[in-house]
Amino acid sequence: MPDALPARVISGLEQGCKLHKLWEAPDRDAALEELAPRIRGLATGGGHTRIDGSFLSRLPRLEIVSSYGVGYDHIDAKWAGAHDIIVTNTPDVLNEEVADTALGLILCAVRQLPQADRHLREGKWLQKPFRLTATLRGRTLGIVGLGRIGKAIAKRAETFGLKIVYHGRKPQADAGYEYFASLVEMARAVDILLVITPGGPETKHLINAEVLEALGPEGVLINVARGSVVDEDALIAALRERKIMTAGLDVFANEPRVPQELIDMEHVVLLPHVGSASVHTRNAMGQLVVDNLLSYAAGRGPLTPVAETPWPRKKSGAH
Ligand code: NAP
Ligand code: 8YV
Repeated sequence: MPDALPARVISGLEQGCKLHKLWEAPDRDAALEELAPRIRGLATGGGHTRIDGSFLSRLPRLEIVSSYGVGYDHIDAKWAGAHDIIVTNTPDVLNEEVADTALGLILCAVRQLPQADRHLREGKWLQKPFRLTATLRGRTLGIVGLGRIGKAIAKRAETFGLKIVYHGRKPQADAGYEYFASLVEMARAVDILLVITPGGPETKHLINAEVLEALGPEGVLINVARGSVVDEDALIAALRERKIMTAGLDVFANEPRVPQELIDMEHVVLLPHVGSASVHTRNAMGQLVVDNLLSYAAGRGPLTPVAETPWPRKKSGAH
């Protein structure tokens, strides 16, 4: 385990494996080198270690990487697949939690609920009522990435009376919502643009100055995906120049560091990457990290392998 994971993951793995806690080693590099010939599995996620080719190539007997979280952009899964190393993530068990958070962010950003809370706490209600806000009535929500979580968000948003449209790399025959092949055209057509794609190089800066310009001065950007999907400089400029109305952000380009310009903006809502962060859901994610490793170790295969490392294996690689 390169970085500390929740206690239940540690205790779960200690039941079935010999667990090495790399973050406790006084010299990580030396410890990794000494352990490398014996390491067959990695438990990762939530830390700062990038599981790229140069890290993975130091572990010649590695067979499986079990990652905490559904997004695995900190892992080079293509490299792993090419070297017969399985990567697993924690899909589905967090869909409802992240969708709840996304709806919370929409409500907070549009109805300015955190700002209203501050108004009360600062004693300003005694002087005047809180200002009137924008509304969700008659609005259209554009979802960028109608996957597992995107669909759970859409289901909730429908009950709020929002019209739903979506963008992805391809239309989904059974989605039941209008599809936009062009992200810019969708941004122009919606009031709220919500991003819930994977991170990584393929989606880097998908939300750029042109998309924000198209979203327009009444537009709201919600990002619960990864900070890398939004060009943060372009977003800060669009917010500063009121090219969009507001943003609700759970993720940032350089977490946990958040640009001071965003922190100083009264009209945006910022969360410290808490999309899945309830005790219930983090326990379910942690259990799946353990179950993937223990199932594989018992010869029953991984439970939730990612697309780049299908199971059973398709072909033998170089590893
Ligand atoms: P998923 O089921 O794989 O859905 C991802 C969606 O993104 C798919 O609909 C896919 O549609 C679309 N997509 C992929 N690449 C795209 C591209 N280049 N351009 C446009 N659309 C693209 O994944 P999920 O389980 O819903 O999770 C989505 C992501 O949410 C995770 O990878 C993670 O980064 C993020 N997340 C954040 C939190 C948080 O705490 N804030 C929590 C959980 C997850 P097409 O294949 O049709 O393009
Ligand atoms: C977690 C997430 O906060 O699942 C994901 O992709 O972003 C979140 O659920 C994170 O992965 C755990 O560190």
